[in-house]
Amino acid sequence: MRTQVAIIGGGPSGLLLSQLLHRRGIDSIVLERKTKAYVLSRIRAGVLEQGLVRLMEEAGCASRMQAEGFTHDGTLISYGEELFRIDFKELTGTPVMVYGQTEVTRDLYAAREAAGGQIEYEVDDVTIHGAETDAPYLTYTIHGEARRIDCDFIAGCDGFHGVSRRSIPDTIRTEYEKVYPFGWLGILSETPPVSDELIYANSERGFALCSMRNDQLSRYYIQCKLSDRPEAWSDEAFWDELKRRIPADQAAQLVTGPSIEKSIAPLRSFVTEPMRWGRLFLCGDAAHIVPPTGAKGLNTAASDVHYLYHGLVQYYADGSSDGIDAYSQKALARIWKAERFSWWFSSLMHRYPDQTEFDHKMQMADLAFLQSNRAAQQAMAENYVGLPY
Ligand code: FAS
Ligand code: PHB
Repeated sequence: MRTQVAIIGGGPSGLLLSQLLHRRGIDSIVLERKTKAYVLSRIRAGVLEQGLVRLMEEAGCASRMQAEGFTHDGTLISYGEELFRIDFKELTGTPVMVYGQTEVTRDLYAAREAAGGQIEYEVDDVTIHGAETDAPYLTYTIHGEARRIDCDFIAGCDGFHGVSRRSIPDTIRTEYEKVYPFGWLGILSETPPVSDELIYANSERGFALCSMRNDQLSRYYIQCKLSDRPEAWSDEAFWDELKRRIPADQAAQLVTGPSIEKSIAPLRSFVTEPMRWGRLFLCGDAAHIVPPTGAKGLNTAASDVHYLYHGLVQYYADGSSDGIDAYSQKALARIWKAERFSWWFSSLMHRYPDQTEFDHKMQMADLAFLQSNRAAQQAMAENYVGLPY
């Protein structure tokens, strides 16, 4: 087989890139290790920046999002019994969109299928060949049958555990990592959200987040030990702990119910440089990871796709490689700002096992300053709604 852009990974990065390229007459093939059902079963991000909303519109995939998504003009932050609001709209003129990553991925799959896009599921042994030449190709197996795809470019959209990043020689790659000493235990429940907007809570017992997918589907998280296992937490234990981490007024109105999904995500900050090696380009979690506190994971994947898509369109339009040559440097400039915000917001909102009394006082002073200072709130809001592409 031959295609212009071979895409490894059928998550949001790979699918969005494939659909955008298709709309500009550039063909691609997506190779996905899992089944479509498995990909759609993963519960992940919930908050989209306007940059991603605009990309979904450009991809012709935004109608359901516009109909079913929720525009949020702000978020709530609590510490102890203190509760205050960051007004994104007033401070930045920009809202965020609350619409689950699962639905983004579902919409992208539907668009690729409607356009006759080629997606190969349950592939194994994907191997990158000749990335540093002008004739790269992929080999892989599907149900035991060996296949090969010759292409012009390879997009490594295969997430943190994928094959793409590891295909760049160690002598070329530099990795930066911070592993956090806690995880997030998340549940999904068919209950009305406790609040119209998200609540990020710093409590003496640890962090909690009250989020949602729609007005009858809530998403909650509590900071947990790395040694915790989802099966060790009954629904009742989860609800009791969540109520103890949010202000009493909100806890009193929390509607509980059976969890329909329960999982633990570890938290890490991670960046690999460069994000390009010859004709291989890394996108999204394949190149970088953030703690989900700032809701930047999916949204930095989107800006990567934006830069790569425009670089490839330029290359095929007039042969200029300026866009693809600038990709890694442009993408990393925005990624590092998102890494910093995600690290800062995580440091502000979580209780660290080794935190001293003084550290705790600094955290409380930081929160009190954010609560009382417009400039601090503006800086937080600008980062949360998404810095410019
Ligand atoms: P993905 O990991 O989503 O997709 C990569 C795809 O490549 C997968 O479908 C995988 O099966 C496939 N693949 C891997 N190796 C392959 C191979 N060798 N061959 C073929 N295919 C291969 N972000 C937030 O903003 N908020 C959150 O709350 C949040 N929660 C998260 C929870 C978890 C457990 C994880 C892991 C991430 C979370 N994220 C969150 C971040 C997440 O949303 C990512 O940023 C987003 O999935 C990035 O999308 P992709 O880059 O497409 O990577
Ligand atoms: C979610 O709804 O899953 C979500 C929202 C905001 C975050 C992280 C996760 O910062």
